[in-house]
Amino acid sequence: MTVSVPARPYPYPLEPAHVALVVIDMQRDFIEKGGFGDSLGNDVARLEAIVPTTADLIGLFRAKGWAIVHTREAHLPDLSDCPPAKIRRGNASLRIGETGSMGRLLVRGEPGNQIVDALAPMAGEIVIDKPGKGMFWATGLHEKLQALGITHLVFAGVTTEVCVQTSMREANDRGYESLLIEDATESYFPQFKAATIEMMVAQGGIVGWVTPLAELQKAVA
Ligand code: TIU
Repeated sequence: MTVSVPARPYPYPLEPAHVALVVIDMQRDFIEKGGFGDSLGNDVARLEAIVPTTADLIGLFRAKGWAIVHTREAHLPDLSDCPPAKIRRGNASLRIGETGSMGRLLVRGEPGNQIVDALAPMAGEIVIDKPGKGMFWATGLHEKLQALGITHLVFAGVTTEVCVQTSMREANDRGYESLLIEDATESYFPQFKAATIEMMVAQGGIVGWVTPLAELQKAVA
């Protein structure tokens, strides 16, 4: 039975039997000092602030028994899945694959590549290592979701305008109905988070829907 969730630009039609939560890249690389986000010159403290809300959102999906996907932006140790252009880009103090205080940046298995403890995946939840910003590129995730009959995606994670937005746009083109939980996503740049939300809900929800966690909690209670 469809649940109507108050949202912008109009109520989101959540399908309990076909919904999955996607938590994008809540890994130490972006959220703690010494990681990739820090190496790019960002204030990482902004991102840590959404951990409690994101934990509550994950708790809601676990309580309902609904599917949960966790992603990590992660490369193979030999960086064979990382385009040289991605390594070259920018003026970072440390580059992808180089060693920082939490191990090699954005490399699978390194301490910095782990999801923060408070949001750690549980057995049975899907964990995706993605070499790109988007969650569908070179991951096989679409096929996994199709096998589970998932048509509706609820999004959280970081950063709003980079990996979350890219993933939500990729999902849109694959026919998913996407809802972003606005207090469970964050950017290093508050103006970019705000602009991303506005562009998603503009034009009748050209990318999808946006709502705070409290609205989702009330609607599915
Ligand atoms: N730099 C930045 O804002 N984000 C990323 O590099 N990756 C993700 O958003 N996960």
